Amino acid sequence: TARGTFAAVDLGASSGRVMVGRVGPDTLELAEAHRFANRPVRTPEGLRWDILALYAGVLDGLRAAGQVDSVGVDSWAVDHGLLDADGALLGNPVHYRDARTEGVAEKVWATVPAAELYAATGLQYAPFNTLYQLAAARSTTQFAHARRLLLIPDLLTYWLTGEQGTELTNASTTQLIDPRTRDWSYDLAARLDIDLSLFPPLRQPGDPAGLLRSEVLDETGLSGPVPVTAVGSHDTASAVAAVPATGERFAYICTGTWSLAGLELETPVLSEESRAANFTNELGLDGTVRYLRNIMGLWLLQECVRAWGDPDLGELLREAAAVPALRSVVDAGDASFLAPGHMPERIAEACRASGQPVPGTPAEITRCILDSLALAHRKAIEDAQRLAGHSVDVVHIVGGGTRNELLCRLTADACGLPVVAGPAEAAALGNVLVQARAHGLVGDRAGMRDLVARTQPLTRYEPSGDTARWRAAAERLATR
Ligand code: LFR
Repeated sequence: TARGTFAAVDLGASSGRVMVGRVGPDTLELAEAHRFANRPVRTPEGLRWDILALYAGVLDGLRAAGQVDSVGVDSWAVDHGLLDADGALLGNPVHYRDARTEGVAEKVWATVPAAELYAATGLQYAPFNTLYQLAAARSTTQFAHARRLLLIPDLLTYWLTGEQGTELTNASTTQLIDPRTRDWSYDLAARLDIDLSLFPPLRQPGDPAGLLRSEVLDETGLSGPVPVTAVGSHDTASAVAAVPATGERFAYICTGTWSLAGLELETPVLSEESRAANFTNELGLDGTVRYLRNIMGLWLLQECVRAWGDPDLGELLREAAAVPALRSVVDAGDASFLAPGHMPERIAEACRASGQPVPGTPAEITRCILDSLALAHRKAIEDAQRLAGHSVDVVHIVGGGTRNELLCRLTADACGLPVVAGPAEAAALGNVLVQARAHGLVGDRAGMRDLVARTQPLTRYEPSGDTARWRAAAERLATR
């Protein structure tokens, strides 16, 4: 029977990894070849990604992976590198948490009002959408020299293969794509004077993206030809592809640095009500829409843990589980938590300012964060069902947060729905599965999900039945 071996390069905001996936009719095995830190660097210019360290990590990973049938690359969204006329990278890619986009959206809205932007692109407002980053960059010398813009996975793919393209799922996070046509929003770009020829042609998940260059083969010890296959190069697109749902009535939460909570739909929801609720319509595989809300996620905890000098996480979570529930909660969607630094103080301040008990110990602050995240999950899933007219009876949690049992349990309680947690490496699995499908080894989207459900360990959490308490807390938060 046919089998294949695929390397998934999956870059997250705090670490990157190269995973090797083996796929057969009844097998889906994933092994880590190499994991490396992704440490953003603050230079005098601002907060930057260390793209050379990431590329070096990718090469080390491919060497460790050994011979594979194909390679796919996914990463976080919106960010990009600019290339000059010779194809050379101009500067280090700017981090989406950089301050350059402060106050920029208002200027863009003076040309195209926020409501029109939403009607055209369906993208939720986030200060870092590529559109606003471009508006912030346009007066710089660097931008004047830019002839090409490559999103992060497309930039790494270009370095690996020498071929340029713009993968669609990630392109949908630029706020320059029309989710109905799944093509550029030409009219919007013209009104905002954005030159779409900066972007190389669109490619779809599953499309060929070139062969590893001979220098790359030399450096990694692989023997060619090794194709690179476009995947859902937005990590969230890959993660949703690997949600082990068995029917249609499911919600998902992709957890990691962010919590991305919502539904998979066939058509976008572009209503004014949806805009007001800050829901986004990103594009997924096979004509699907990822209708979701971005929630600040475990970033809140990661930043606290960093401030506390990296205490043992397991112990911290055990202590947090013993802290009384729902004493103080913050709005885990609030953009005021976006920037790095001083997170424990910022959370305490948000509690103080809203007249709630101020959490003091690391365990209390951790409990406040997890209760707040569970509430934000509840609200996103409730709002998504109402706005899209699509109800669910199970919540799938995938990604790194599945290792946080307390978060999974609280989310089940808050939503009043069973939670199925796993797989943790959903983005890498989705990346592998799209490559496997392009190589004829798995069937449609349902077949991919079924294979994940049959092969990966999953944990089920039943809600405690204490929903009244969570409803009351949600109402308190809404009316503050
Ligand atoms: C998750 C993610 C989110 C995106 C954020 C910023 O890793 O890709 O989907 O909104 O990072 O790019």
